[in-house]
Amino acid sequence: MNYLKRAYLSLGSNVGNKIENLQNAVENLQKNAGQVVLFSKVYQTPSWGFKSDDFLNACIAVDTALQPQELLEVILNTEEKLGRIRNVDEGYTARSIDIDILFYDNELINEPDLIVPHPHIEKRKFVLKPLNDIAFGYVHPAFKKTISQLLSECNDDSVIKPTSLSLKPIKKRSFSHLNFIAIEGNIGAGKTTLANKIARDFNGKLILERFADNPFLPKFYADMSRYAFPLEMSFLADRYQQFMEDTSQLDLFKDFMVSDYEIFKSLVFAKITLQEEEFKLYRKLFNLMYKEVRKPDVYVFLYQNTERLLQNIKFRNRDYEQSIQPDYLEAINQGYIDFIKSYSGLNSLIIDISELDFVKNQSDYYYIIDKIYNFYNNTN
Ligand code: PH2
Ligand code: MG
Ligand code: MG
Repeated sequence: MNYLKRAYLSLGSNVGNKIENLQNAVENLQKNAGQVVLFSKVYQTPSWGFKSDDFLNACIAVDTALQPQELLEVILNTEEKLGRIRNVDEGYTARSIDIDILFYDNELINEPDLIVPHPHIEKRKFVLKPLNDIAFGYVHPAFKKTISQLLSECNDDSVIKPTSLSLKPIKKRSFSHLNFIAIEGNIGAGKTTLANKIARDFNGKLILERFADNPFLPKFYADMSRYAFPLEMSFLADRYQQFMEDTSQLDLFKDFMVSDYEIFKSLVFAKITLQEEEFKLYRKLFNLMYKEVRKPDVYVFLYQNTERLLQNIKFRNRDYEQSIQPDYLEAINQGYIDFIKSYSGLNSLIIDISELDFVKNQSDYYYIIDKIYNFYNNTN
């Protein structure tokens, strides 16, 4: 799933504690815009285009879910928070911090307050030199030249001096003390999206439910009572086989596993969709299988309200899901809650995400990350 866009930013400061200003900018951006994934060296550069103190300049890459205008807003807030005072006169002035969007993915943007790619990149060594550290092969989407080409063709004769200073990523939480996090939730709660993000940001092995080709699912949504039993049986058989395979060993290069489902969901759904006698038979088989499967260290249940579930289902637009009714979602939700309550020893953690948007808001995402992290530390 690729909802993240990579933005390249230029950072500059020539007033106050310059390196601290740059580092604070990184931390603010990381909190509010997205993961900072690449850092250039920090360079000392003569002020370009006006007479003032030398600058410290650097470039970073941020993987962000924000749209360009939203990113710009975060940048302006960050500059303001870090004491940037903008004057209304023409021309450049000394500044505690300046953050410019150089590139946003490969987009060309031309709006009154935002031009991307940044219009002066090719003229400025204080941009090209640090940018070359992290993006030498990136092709300027308007000029169709790589950064290293632009740097070698640049006429700016400023002397750009590397320093021994460096920008540091904020220390990331590590989940390496956990072996297995399962993310659960209703249809459309955002399980897959969250599991993807966690795996990517914390070096986890991603385990996704693969059901796209379950032949009974479209039939089931068209005629539930007729197809419930074969549907639940085929889900169970598939999940059991996949789950056993996927969770049996940890990839050597990964620190933990994170899944977007847990085998117990079979029982939650079956309880709702099957007739009583069918369910009893089903549960017998389930219990035999359940003994064998790996149990998560944290069973995260994402609680989302029905209204937003329906919105998400509509938005992701899978044909066969469009007829799902609110009371079905409510029944599933209740099924999960009952199951979680009745099953001690599950290490369950319910997170109410009905007021959150962990895709758009980095701070909502970290709220969830902290809950998972602290849950484990408190219970073990
Ligand atoms: N930024 C400017 C103008 N001049 N010169 C240097 N060395 N570094 C900068 O970041 C810089 C500049 C306008 O934003
Ligand atoms: Mg600038
Ligand atoms: Mg600027």
